[in-house]
Amino acid sequence: MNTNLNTAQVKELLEGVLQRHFGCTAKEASKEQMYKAAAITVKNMLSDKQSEYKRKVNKAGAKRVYYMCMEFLLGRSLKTNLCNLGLQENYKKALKQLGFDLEDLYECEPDAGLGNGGLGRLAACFLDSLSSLDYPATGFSICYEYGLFKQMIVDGMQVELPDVWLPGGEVWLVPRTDRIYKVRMGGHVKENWREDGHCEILYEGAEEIEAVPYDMMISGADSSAVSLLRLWKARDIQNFNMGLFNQGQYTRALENSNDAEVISKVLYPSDNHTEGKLLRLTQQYFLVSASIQSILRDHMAVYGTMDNLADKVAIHINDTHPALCVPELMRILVDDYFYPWDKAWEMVKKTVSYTNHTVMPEALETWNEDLFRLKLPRIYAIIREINERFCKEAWEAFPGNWDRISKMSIIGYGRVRMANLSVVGSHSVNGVSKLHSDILKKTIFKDFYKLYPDRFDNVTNGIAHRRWLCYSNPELAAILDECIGDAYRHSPERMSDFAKFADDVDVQTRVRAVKHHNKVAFANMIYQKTGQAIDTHSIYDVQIKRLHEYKRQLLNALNIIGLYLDIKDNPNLQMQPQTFLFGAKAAPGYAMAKRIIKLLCMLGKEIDRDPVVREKLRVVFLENYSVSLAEALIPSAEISEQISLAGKEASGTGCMKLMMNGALTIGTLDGANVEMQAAAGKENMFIFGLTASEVEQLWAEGYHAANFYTGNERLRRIINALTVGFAGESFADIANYLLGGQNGAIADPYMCLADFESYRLTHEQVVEAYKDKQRWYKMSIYNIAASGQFAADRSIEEYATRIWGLKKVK
Ligand code: 26Q
Repeated sequence: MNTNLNTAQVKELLEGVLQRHFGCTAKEASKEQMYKAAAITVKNMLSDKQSEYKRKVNKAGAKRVYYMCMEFLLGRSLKTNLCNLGLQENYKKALKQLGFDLEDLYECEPDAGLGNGGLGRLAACFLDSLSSLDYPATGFSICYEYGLFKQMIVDGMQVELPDVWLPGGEVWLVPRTDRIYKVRMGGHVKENWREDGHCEILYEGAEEIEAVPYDMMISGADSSAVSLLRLWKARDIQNFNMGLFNQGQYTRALENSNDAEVISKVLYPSDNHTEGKLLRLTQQYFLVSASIQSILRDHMAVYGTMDNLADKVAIHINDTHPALCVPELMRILVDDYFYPWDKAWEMVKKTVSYTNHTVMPEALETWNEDLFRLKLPRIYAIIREINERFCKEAWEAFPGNWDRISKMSIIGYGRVRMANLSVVGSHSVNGVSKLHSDILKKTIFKDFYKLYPDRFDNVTNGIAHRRWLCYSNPELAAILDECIGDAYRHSPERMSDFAKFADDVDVQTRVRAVKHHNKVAFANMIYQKTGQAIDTHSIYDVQIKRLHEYKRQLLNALNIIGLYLDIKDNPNLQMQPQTFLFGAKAAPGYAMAKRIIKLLCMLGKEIDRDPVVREKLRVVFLENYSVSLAEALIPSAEISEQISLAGKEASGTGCMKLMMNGALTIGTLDGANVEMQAAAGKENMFIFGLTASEVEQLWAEGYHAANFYTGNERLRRIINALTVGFAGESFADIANYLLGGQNGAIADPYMCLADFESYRLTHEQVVEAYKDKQRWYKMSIYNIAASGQFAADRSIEEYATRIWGLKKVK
């Protein structure tokens, strides 16, 4: 497949698609039509390329990885694909000749927001690297009709609106109606022992749902590989009333068909928190069952046997959400292919691997056993069998140790524990940063680590550095190209060469100029969208991530309130102007998170009204934080806030994107920050606060938040100011949350008060360092140079060699 198109050829392609799809010429086409035409031409190229690559992989008999994830937070595709294919310039020229600006067309594309945050974006970055590194890979997820809600802020309150992405997003999807599978749920299971000795499993009264695949092609940067992302849409066959339909009553027939189709309607909007909702379990099994059927069908088509499954297939479960892969694979191998249990079990374990993304108890998935049995009777029976055999094994290892075995059991206290199922059913379990992987072995998986020490591994997360640096910050990438050559685009570890330029005043000046240029561009964008004017000479201090107590946006707010009170005390205070930028969505049912959004907005509002304060201090809450907004904001950021309570953030990936774009980090020793500090050097990061082990110790001793209130006058004034409130609204509830006293809840559960003073002093150091631009940009260059280690290419090489056993196919 030739993707080396010249401008004339691109023009011809575009005109052809416009004519065939919209019956119009370029002159008559709207921007939206031209965007779609461009997307369709790219999709067609990638489809051809994907077919060619698949033939190569089959011919080589190469092993494939299947990445199972309930979320893929892709964002936009047109720009990435054009850049990856090296076609951006020719498309730009061709479109110009046709009267269009490519940058405008980029803006026509809606984000594919099929994810909540870190976990979903990681899956998207990983597919990008898998393609770029020529590994054969398929991602599986759900084709949600509505992705993560759109956030509107009305009077400081978050309002959720449906995310209608498909008109506009559908151009990237290829429906594969020739590859539909049926998924069964509910009903009763009967065993029928046949004369040939096989046990036949009969399903009575089960509901059958069709899973229809919609495929997306994921390009790599000048590579042969194109990964496939297969998204399943639910289609109801049973409830569709053909009788009514035949009588001409279409609408009534349709109304009843919606039953099972709700499965792929909407993404659950919670992050690091589980809700034991039946629909969520249904979504998980729907994804798993359709995907496993698809994997096994394709495997049989190439090899004609299942015997070599574990040599040719790696199935990765991204967190426990697709953990039903384990019993589903067992079900098909045992029930449909009649493998003996033990043999099937060895195959499943060799095939499946698992990444954990959290240690927080409220995020560990468990399901009510009765609900589980009713919905998935056969899968339940298989899990019972897995568990019985596992407990026997554990008993042999730890004889008489009831307590330990009951903790490790997959079923206990009426719940099915998905993390335990995932550990027992896979050959590899990894955390997402060194600290997190260590914590896993010491806490939630301590007993499993004793039993299976070789199963545990660490793969620190990484980001798609081409998307997050080369494509979204081309000016900075151009400096790197000039200083160290462009090899880092394919070998991100080469970014370390940039450290040689840390003392080069000319390079410092250029990095600074690019940063300023990006700050102006971002300010202009926000002004056009919202009418808010940001002072481009203020420091851009950025905290962008889901809103969660453990991420401590509240700690940031407390410090800002302190600065606000300083200026109120002394209106003539000479200080470096600072703009605190926030982007965050709160889970719709998460009351405290929504209150913190309101606090940030009202604080911003009160400051805005005050002409003296607003010259020095601004708080800007950016509505509807998304992948696209991140791409615009990150290149302009100067300070990156990574301030979670130590031990809580498994890795963090926003920290890596900001570092790579030259922002300096103020952060705790949590998640990937620990490794970032080791890579960039202690002197190039602003670390503060309790360490993970100090947090543990303080809990053990007894944490008394109120002592910090009484012992620190500044903190006392800040918390009192919360009670008085901002822009007419009191935040006494938040003051209470910090100090306790509300129906026995633990005061300040994420220790904002314990870390406050250290955070404040570190902020003072940051502002001091900013005065010396030479020092600042030297630090910035060291950070950029050290960030190559946090590219997803590095993570994927580790997964591919240590966990999946993949070989490149070129
Ligand atoms: C589970 C059950 C029911 C409904 C929703 C969920 C659910 C959904 C999403 C639970 C968790 C998530 C997402 C978790 C997540 O994004 N974790 C983040 O993963 C990143 C990638 O590894 C890490 O960098 C972050 O530290 C981690 O918080």
